[in-house]
Order: sequence, then C-alpha cells, then structure tokens
Amino acid sequence: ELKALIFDVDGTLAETERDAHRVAFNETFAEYHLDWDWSVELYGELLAVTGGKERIKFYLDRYRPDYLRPSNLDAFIAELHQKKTARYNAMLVNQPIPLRPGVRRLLAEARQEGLRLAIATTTSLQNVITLLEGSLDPAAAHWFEVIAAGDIVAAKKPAPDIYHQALKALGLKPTQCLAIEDSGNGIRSALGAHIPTIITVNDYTRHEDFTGALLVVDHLGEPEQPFTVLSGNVDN
Ligand code: XBP
Ligand code: MG
Repeated sequence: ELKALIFDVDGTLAETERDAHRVAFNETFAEYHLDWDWSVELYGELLAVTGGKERIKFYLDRYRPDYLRPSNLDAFIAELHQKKTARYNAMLVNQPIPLRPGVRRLLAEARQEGLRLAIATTTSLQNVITLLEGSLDPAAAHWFEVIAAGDIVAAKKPAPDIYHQALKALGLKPTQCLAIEDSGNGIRSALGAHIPTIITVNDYTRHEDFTGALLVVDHLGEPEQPFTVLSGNVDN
C-alpha cells in the first residue's frame, strides 16, 4: 500500500536549473574574475554530473585543461559553491520561481489523503527550504516529514544513497513509496533503491533514458492543462 511520496527538487518541483542555478554559478565565476561562462547549452551537458561542487570539478576536467589549478582546488571549489548557494537563495527570495504545473495540486491532494511527504535531492538543504517557502507556502518546509538533501550522503545521484537515506528516515519499504523525478540520474537513483518512479520531463531531460519508469509525463497536470503521457499508462 502506498504510504509516501518522495519528491526530487530541481527540475521536478520547479524549473530551477537554467535561469537560477546556472545564473548563480555564472555570477559567482564573474565575481572571482574567472572566465568560466556556462551557456544554456553547455549547462545541459554539465547536468550529467549532479551536485554543484562535483559539476564545477567536471567542467574543469572536461572543458578547461588550460586552467592552472591551485593546490587547494577542492577548498576553492567549496568556497565558490558557498557563494553560489548564497546568490541562488537571494535570487529565489527576490523573485520566487513558479512551481511546475500540478505540483501544488498533487501535494495538496496527497496531504488530504494522509500520504506522507519526503524529499530526496542533490541540492543543498537551504536551497530546498527557500524554494518551498517562497514558491509553495511559508510553512511548506513542515509539510515534508523528511528532507534528504545535498552532502548528507557521500555519493550523489545517480547513486541510490539519498533515497536509501529518505527510506530509512521514513521507516518505510521502497514499495510503500513513489518517487517523482525529472532526470535520468534521478530515476537511476530512485530505482537503485527499488522505489517505483514517475518521471515529469523538462527541456533539459526529455531525451534522457527513463527505462523502468512507471510513467513518463510532460508535467504533472492541472484540470485546465492536462498532462501528456510520453510512455507507460495511467489506469484511472
Ligand atoms: C539537481 C542537482 C543540483 C543542482 C544545483 O538536484 O544536480 O546539483 O543542479 O544545486 P536534484 P547545488 O534534481 O536532485 O534536486 O549547487 O546545490 O548542487
Ligand atoms: Mg532533478
């Protein structure tokens, strides 16, 4: 029996990547006079690696062999990422990002049905709280019994660790939960923890491999804006 919904954050609850995370990275690089500039297209390639610090490292390894690395590279990346997180949070406070279609409705219906709610994300906890409070409800962080986020696990998505963490905190078996994800890395993480998964695609992820998904839709749908099923089937 279904007991809980476990939501991904970036790309699932809201389109945070292109115009918020990406811009916050670029503004931080500019602040440090680094000639690193992540275009919309390049960012799509960089999303192959989850986690901001891991993504910066990947960018340097893959695209900037020319960059003269400082001896304390990991500490420098951590510092950049802290600044990026501060910028991202300020951005969200100044201009909240709208939730994707159906997110608010689904959460309200789940609460009404007595389903438990959790989050399993790669992004930092503060980013999740700011997004929930600004875009959903000032009290929304409390709607989620468990928020498993960021560096609490060593291996980020597509590793299953963050979903294992969420299951453990909920005290539930994987089959008592449903994960809602938007990306290939996300579904591999959730399925790696044996949690049935629904995918709601976005522009960055629609061509990814969602093998094993219960259902793939273009968004979660509103009465006046129905979703389209891209694969799988809805039986009610
Ligand atoms: C998405 C991510 C994150 C964000 C940036 O996480 O991979 O790295 O792009 O956030 P999810 P940070 O889809 O699991 O929510 O810079 O805080 O990592
Ligand atoms: Mg995501």
